[in-house]
Amino acid sequence: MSVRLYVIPGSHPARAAELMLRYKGIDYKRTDLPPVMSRFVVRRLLRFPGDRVPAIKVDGRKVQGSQSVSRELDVLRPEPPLFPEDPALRARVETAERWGDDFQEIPRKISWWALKRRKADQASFLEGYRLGLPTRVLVATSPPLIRMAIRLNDSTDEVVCEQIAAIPAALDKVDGLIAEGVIGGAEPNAADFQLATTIRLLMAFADIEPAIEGRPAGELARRIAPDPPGHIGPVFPGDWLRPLETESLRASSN
Ligand SMILES: N[C@@H](CCC(=O)N[C@@H](CS)C(=O)NCC(=O)O)C(=O)O
Repeated sequence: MSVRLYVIPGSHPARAAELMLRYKGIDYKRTDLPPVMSRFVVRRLLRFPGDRVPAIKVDGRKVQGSQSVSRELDVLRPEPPLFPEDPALRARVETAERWGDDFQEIPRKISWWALKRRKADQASFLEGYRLGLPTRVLVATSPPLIRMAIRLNDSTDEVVCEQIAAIPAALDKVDGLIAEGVIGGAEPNAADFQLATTIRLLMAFADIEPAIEGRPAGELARRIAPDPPGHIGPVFPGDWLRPLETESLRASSN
């Protein structure tokens, strides 16, 4: 069996797909693509139906999107399973995984806004990826690409501020899913990979990490996705972070 995974650096659902491949013990090769341009490459050159990553080719067959990848991997190699056998439990994992798709939007929207303003931090997201050019060249030539990513992802001031304010409720939801046993068990399921990689990306933000550290969600993210995807130093205006301040106090008093 030949498996090729297409990713862009820092992509949390792409990281989820890669971690699931590793969890299954499936050998794969990875192709790293530059963001934004990846859309053209994935749809027009590689002829996937959509333009996003993660995308995989299994013996030439195309599977796209982290939720399709998790199901495909369970068919390719049933053990260890990514979904519980019990239908009721499976439905809960699937619902959590689906919600994870919306949750993904928070770090996606805020990271482009932040990376524009923290240019030097871009290099940390490129570590371990091969895009055919030295990191310093990629960073030096990034502004047009980042501007385009901001436009494509609607990363305006207003949207970013709203997304940050949505973080506490999303973390409560993840902690709740852990408490209910839907995720966070000894054997990770598809929703664990989906949610943990999103939280891990949020933890890359110096401004946001204190609100996650000490929560069950933070422990889960470190266990499932040990390697941080990169680092973004302080960047958001203080008043945007106010919804997280009570969070940090709460997490540190627990
Ligand atoms: N919900 C989709 C998300 C796909 C998605 O939006 N991927 C982003 C990376 S996180 C992408 O391909 N972006 C390309 C770009 O921004 O140019 C999934 O889980 O697969």
